[in-house]
Amino acid sequence: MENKKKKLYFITGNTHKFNEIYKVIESENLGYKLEQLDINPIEIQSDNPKDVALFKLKSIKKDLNSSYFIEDAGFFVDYPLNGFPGIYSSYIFKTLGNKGILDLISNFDSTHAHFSSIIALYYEPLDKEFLFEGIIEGKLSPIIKGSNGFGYDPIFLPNKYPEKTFAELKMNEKNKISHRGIAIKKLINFLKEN
Ligand code: ITT
Repeated sequence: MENKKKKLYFITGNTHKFNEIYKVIESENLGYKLEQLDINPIEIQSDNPKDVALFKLKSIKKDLNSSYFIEDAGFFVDYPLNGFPGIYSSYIFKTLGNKGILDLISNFDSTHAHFSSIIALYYEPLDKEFLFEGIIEGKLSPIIKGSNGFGYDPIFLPNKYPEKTFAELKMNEKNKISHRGIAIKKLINFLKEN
């Protein structure tokens, strides 16, 4: 039965993101088998994340004969950093890192942060692109804690579990509430209905 499933490609170089999405898709009874494709789509810099995601998706040649998607995520410290690192999340993580972000903060009680996720899907049966979004709000943790997850997970306290960073949650707990979990559930509902 398994090999009768259609392929659905997730184009990403980030295996953590792939594993999170794989876990959710495999727990659903979908007629798709998710595969990671690590090819480099073209990234543009823009303040409009939907434009960035659609451009990235359209830069991929449609010779896969299957549906495929990309996911663009970002971490935003809304207060007091006015949304930084936002569209620079990947670069800032590699340069400043979590400690560098925390060093910029003096009062942690008043912080406000969020993660956002946009999935851009090319849906082969309709030959069309679709977007699915998710957001999770929370605060910055004054200390780096937890060893699960990746990226900014050890410094993000989701409002739902204000004592625990994302990196202290199990993958399925993070998936239930995360930006990526919300966006992927919208994609799954779309695939069930179309
Ligand atoms: P792609 O190949 O899919 O583009 P990427 O690592 O560049 O992978 P993004 O642009 O989606 O991924 O995300 C930018 C950075 O934001 C990412 O490298 C992480 O440092 C951080 N990030 C994204 N999602 C995160 C999450 O769920 N938890 C913690 N950090 C995250």
